[in-house]
Amino acid sequence: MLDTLFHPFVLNDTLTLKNRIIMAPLTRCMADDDLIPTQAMVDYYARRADTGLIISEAILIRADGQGYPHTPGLFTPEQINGWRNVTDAVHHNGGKIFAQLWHTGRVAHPFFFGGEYVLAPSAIALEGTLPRMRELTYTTPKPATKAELEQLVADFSQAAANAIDAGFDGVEIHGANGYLLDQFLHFNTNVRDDEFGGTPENMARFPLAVIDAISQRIGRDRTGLRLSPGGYFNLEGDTRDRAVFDYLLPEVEKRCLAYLHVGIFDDSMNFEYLDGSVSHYMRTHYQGTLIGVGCYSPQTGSDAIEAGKFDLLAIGRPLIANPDYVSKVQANQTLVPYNDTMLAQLV
Ligand code: FNR
Ligand code: 8K6
Repeated sequence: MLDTLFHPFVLNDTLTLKNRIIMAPLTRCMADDDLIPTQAMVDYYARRADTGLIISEAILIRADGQGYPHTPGLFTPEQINGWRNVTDAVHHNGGKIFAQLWHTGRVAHPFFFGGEYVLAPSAIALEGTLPRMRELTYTTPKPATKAELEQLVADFSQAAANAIDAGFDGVEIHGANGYLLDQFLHFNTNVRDDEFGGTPENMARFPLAVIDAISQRIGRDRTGLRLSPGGYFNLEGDTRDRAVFDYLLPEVEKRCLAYLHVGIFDDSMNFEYLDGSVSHYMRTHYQGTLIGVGCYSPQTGSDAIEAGKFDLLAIGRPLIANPDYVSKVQANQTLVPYNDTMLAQLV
């Protein structure tokens, strides 16, 4: 029975979702040369407005956060106007959409923004070369100073205000998948000995400052958060990370955000230092609304919601392959299987 997925869900006094299927944030690298959303992106999102909530592909808060080609921004008036076309089209089709805000930290590359260096917690480079741009090697980042971190908090907050200006229903702070905020939360990427490193309280300080600045700016009812307690992408997990998230999750819960979202590609992955899957760990340490994700089918996702493992189901790759995912599932039609070649085009 998939009925559970199609019940409306009250997120808070401000937002009610028409069903429990969330479009996961999916980077598509299809913005124009000025990182402005195109008409093809407007149409792509509008086609998926029957999901309960669309979470946009990750959007840059500023130029030096860029780590992949043609990822969109929300820091120029033209970018804000471009996103307004997207949100208008989604709203016109009866949908809701949050902007996922990111800075990729050490995963950024000066090539994209004509800079000299990238900022991160510590001077530890990601090994290897950029995907699809194999001639570029990741650089050793410059550890951000306290003043640079304060500016980043201000820029995250401004990007959230820009998102509301562009008509988004809210924002999701990208604290997952090894990008800037997540780099502070793992010992593999944070070896600072100042107030931003060394202890769980210190390592959580910058991410919490971003969360507080944004939720105070646009409202906690419009602020969601994605976290990856399990290090699996762009950095490596460490048994000591457990204490950081044991501290952070209750701190986040106190802030009464719209939701918390699991950051993972496959939720069947187990992390020894978390005593199981990330969704299990997050549910145990966080009592608010939780979005699960990671290789779920309508059936396994619906079963997980009924078993209380999470409250809402985010779907990523199947929604790339099936713009009409919701109506197909509802009508019990066969879904087109996803494959990576589908990333070449916005359908
Ligand atoms: C992703 N994912 C991702 N996550 C995120 O927080 N921000 C992003 O911009 C992206 N971009 C992205 C691009 C592509 C092509 C893929 C495949 C994935 C991760 C995504 O949100 C989701 O967690 C995973 O895809 C797992 O869900 P599915 O695809 O198994 O339903
Ligand atoms: C998140 C931004 C990504 C940029 C676009 C490329 C996405 C490629 C999707 C496949 C990546 C798979 C990563 C799997 C994680 C490893 C699990 C052990």
